[in-house]
Amino acid sequence: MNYVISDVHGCYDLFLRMLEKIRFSSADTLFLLGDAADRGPDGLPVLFDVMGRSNVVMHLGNHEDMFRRVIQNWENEPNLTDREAADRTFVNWTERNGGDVTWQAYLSLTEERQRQIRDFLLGLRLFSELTVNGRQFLLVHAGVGEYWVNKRPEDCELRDLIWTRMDYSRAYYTDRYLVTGHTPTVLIDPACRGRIFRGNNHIVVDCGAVYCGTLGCLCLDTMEEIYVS
Ligand SMILES: [Mn+2]
Repeated sequence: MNYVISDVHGCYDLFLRMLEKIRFSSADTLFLLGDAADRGPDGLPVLFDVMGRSNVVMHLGNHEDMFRRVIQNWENEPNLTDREAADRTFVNWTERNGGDVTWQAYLSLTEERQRQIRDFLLGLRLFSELTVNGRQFLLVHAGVGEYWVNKRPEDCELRDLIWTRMDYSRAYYTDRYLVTGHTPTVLIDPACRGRIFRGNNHIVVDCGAVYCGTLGCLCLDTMEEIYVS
């Protein structure tokens, strides 16, 4: 089976319980749509867990992007040419986006473990396109930016893919489902609190685990929704 989860945000316990509930095995594939760390306490355990599984396809979220930019700025610090820009990324991540807990945990790692995280973050994919049981899916962390029917993800800017807020009242695709995380579904429709949103060929799987304590998962083969709280 093919599963999609997003925005675990350091809720490692919920993540493990979900894998147990869906009986995740080596025959399955999990598409994880980013924002594995930050805000919640156990972001690095989620990342190390995922790095150790060959059948988890991890995508870049805006939080992984901030994390890797800060690591790279840190590495380049002696020769920083744009010190202010580097500091803005750090402040934005640690103070406004819940990255402080992840950064402190990262600093306590051995150099070898830091290098493993860094290399993993730099290798993350931006999106996946696949067909399962005759249904087509585009999987990406946040969306595809400005409204444009059947927009190709290759034509999007990075910020569109990982930061954008979509207009869920419009169908961006006529032939596929756009499956995203990034925006907790309660912000799309208060009636969707803790549940997956579906409408206009959008499927949003971010149930706000770190805010409301529920992690959602979509099975692409059956379209079934699975939840742990
Ligand atoms: Mn996000």
